[in-house]
Amino acid sequence: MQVSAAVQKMKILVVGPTRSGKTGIVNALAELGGDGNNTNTNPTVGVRILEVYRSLEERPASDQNRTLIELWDCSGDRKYENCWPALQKDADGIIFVFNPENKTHEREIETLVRAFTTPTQLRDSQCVIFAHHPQPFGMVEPPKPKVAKTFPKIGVLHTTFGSETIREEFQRLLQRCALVAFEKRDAEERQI
Ligand SMILES: Nc1nc2c(ncn2[C@@H]2O[C@H](COP(=O)(O)OP(=O)(O)OP(=O)(O)O)[C@@H](O)[C@H]2O)c(=O)[nH]1
Ligand SMILES: [Mg+2]
Repeated sequence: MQVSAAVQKMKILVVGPTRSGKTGIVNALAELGGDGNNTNTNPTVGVRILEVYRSLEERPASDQNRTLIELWDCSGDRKYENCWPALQKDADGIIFVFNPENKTHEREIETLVRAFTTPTQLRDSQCVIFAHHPQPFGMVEPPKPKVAKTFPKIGVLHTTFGSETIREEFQRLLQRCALVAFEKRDAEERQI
């Protein structure tokens, strides 16, 4: 059976400190003009949910096999911390975003990774961390951020607005998350 035939909907959270680029990244993934020119985003109030469709197969057989992806663009403001359990409920995966050029973000992202992966029990494969640079960093790849050492099994990628890495890694994350969701559903059905 095809994974996308069995997994018809997934919930992906986008989590990180304030002004790290979460809304810009979600706009790019939803093709809402997050192409590197839209510098006027407002701070997100609570959470914003966008729906996109993606095929999860390596070689999509038809358009009918597209999965609905709910992208939960969460505010980075800690005043919404009491809403975190509601955000976390039934999440299939998380994109963590921080700005490696901001000194406080490195510490904040580590706290957020723990705060979101512990209660959800998501596997490392269901997460990805974007070290998101507000300005392009040129041809030379910046050094690996410290968070990569703290969570060695979670993928950490350098991104900027407009970089293909965002789209490619999103697709890879979806495929990994769908596999976990598929296995979980399969195991549940066997128990019935
Ligand atoms: N170049 C460019 N800059 C962007 C784009 N989208 C957002 N920005 C800028 O990136 C910075 C971060 O903005 P957001 O993406 O709104 O940040 P956020 O992480 O969603 O912040 P909160 O919602 O407050 O948690 C701001 O300076 C924005 O003006 C974009 O598509 N291109
Ligand atoms: Mg935002």
